[in-house]
Amino acid sequence: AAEPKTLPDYVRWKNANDVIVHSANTIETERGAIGSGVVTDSDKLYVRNNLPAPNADIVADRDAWKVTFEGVNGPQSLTLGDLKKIGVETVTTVLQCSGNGRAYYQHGPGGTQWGTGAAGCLIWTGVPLREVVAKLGGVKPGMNYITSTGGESLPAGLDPKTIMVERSIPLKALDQALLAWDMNDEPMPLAHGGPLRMVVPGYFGVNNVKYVDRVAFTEGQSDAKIQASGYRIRPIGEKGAPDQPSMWEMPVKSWVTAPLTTASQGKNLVYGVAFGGMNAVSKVEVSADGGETWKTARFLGPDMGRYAWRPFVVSMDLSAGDHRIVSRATDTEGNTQPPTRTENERGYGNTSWKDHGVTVTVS
Ligand code: MSS
Repeated sequence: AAEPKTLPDYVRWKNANDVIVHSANTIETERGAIGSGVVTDSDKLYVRNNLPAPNADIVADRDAWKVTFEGVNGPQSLTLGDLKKIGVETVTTVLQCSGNGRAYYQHGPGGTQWGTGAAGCLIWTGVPLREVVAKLGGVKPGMNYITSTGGESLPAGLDPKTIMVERSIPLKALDQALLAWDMNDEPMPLAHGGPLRMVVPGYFGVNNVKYVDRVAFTEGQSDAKIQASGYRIRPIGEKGAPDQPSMWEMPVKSWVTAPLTTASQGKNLVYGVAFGGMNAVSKVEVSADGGETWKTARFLGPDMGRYAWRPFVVSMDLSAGDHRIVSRATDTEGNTQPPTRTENERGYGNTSWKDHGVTVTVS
């Protein structure tokens, strides 16, 4: 096996045994490291940065971090210290990269070859964006999007629009969006967006803008490349364009986390995680014969709400030989994980239960 790559400095505190270092800016959680608990430990959570993470200076005086609010009736800059006085809520959500499951596409989409590990379930604490907006006199009439800008300093000599992390989401996400300063009950790590991060429960990872320093209510979507043409479902071979579906709301998904390669004959406990994205997950079925016959799993641990994932377990009787173990989740709206993926150029949004199966050798 290849030597494991060492962890870059800004994530030196992660557990090297639980992660796959694809590059300095893309680190994946090992499939088997998820375990049976609800919350993903910070030291095994995946990292995805489109730009190098900012210097640690930005978390030296967290409460001094400034955010500019635009497109409200009383536009203003507020510090993190000010935001903490406006309101506070805690929400548990699945954070999942749009490209999670890209490794299973067969047309060879470029980008990080994520398996299942560009996802985790985290507890966030911060102020509901709607409370900040109320304080600032409400959203200006005619605004349709919430546009958040990442606070990275951009390399000189390049058109900022081509590299900046600026994402627009529909205004209706104001119902659940949070400006979060804690993750898993600790100050937001720099690698995950500290001092302050936009958290959009139910939405793909890319919309959860880190080091957020500007929140604007806008009529149209950002013209930054990451929004205008990036992170869209486009046919293979086609260029990105604003009329293609943007990676916003997440659909229902699940995968098995154990066993992954081998098992002993007889009764085995099969573990995994399942979530509904925008909706709560209501059911998970597991098959040990590639989807011929299914058995309903039971959920483990506390229900942390609509946007959290639920670990599941089911007892399966396995005979000797190779078994294709797959899981299939259904959300409260009756949406079920499809057997096949939606082919698209960038390999986004894979929820195929076939693709996420594992072949286990039982002896
Ligand atoms: N933010 C910022 N500022 N920057 C960057 O780069 N990225 C994205 C988000 N946010 C970014 C941001 C992505 S893309 C993702 S996934 C996420 O984030 C991740 O997170 P973590 O914490 O894990 O690292 Mo895909 O859809």
